[in-house]
Amino acid sequence: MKGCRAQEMRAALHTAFEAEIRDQMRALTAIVNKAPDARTFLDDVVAGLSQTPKRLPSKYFYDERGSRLFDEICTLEEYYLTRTELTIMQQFAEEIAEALGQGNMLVEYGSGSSLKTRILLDRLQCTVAYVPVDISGEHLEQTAGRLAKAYPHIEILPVCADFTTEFELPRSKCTPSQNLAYFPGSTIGNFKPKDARRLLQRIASVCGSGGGLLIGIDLQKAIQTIEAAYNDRNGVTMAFNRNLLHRINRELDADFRVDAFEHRAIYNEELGRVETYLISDRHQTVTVDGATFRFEVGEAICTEYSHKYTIDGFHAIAATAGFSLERAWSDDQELFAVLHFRLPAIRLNTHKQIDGSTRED
Ligand code: AVJ
Repeated sequence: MKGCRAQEMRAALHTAFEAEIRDQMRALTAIVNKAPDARTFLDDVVAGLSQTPKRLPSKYFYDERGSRLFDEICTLEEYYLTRTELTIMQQFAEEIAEALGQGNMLVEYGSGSSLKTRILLDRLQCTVAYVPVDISGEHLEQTAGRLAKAYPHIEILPVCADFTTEFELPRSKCTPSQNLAYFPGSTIGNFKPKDARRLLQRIASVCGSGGGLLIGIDLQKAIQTIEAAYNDRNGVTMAFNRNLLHRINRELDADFRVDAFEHRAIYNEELGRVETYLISDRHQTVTVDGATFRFEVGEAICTEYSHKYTIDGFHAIAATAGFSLERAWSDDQELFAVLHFRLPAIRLNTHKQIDGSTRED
């Protein structure tokens, strides 16, 4: 492939001229910064605490400490999700890379530490650019820097943004054959089905015609396994959950007594989701930037939903955004699944075919 050769040459040039690598490293600091500002954070917190029952958006978990605690969760014995997804990615790496095709612009939603991405970047042919999108600026910068060093032949274009809002896709130097959205980690599970549909529609519009989506989803399973994953014995998930209150105290001039809120995560089988709460252990009032909120004894703030799906159930949701399921990979115990979807390729100048259809194949 022509693009391939060009890229090989570019890779060679990169090694030959270290100055260019330095240029690229410098370019990395020019991260597109569209993370929610303090005002949006305050508005969201006040709106959430004004509701009955009270809510806080889970996307605010990921400040620097929150991102670190989440990385720690991923290593916990009880938290089967990360290692299972990693196993699937490793076991089927070649198959997955082949299914995804070459010349992709790889856009990762919620890139975090981009650990699983390396499996793809190591095997995908002629990847034009890698666009990690993450809400945590510090985390993103570190990750992007490391990846730029490890993959000098791939353009790394980090975007600091809340991917539930519109963000502009950076332009790569080379034109990709298609865009490929990578949405691992069961992050989609944080969204209620209606919001998941809306987000998948956004992703579809970013992917465009013929684009692909590789997504990790956590599967429905025994309730004990699920609840253990969100109530670990070392209390890391509790610290992760409570950290949201520390963050609100620090960034929004609030006075939550963090230790007066207990962590609880329960699996709602009917709705197929884990619901995570912070529960007030006393009658108390909290002020956030001058606004007062009352808590009864045992009153809960819902901080997160983590939806669990069946492959068919998730396929039905993705289909509403135009995606069709190409392949599904799972582990022996069917704890987790990695699904590959594709959008139909629409030709620009559509000729009427003999049978009157306007679609390719
Ligand atoms: C990052 C949303 C996939 O829901 O399992 C882990 C976050 N919360 N433990 C999940 C989380 C508590 C995680 N996701």
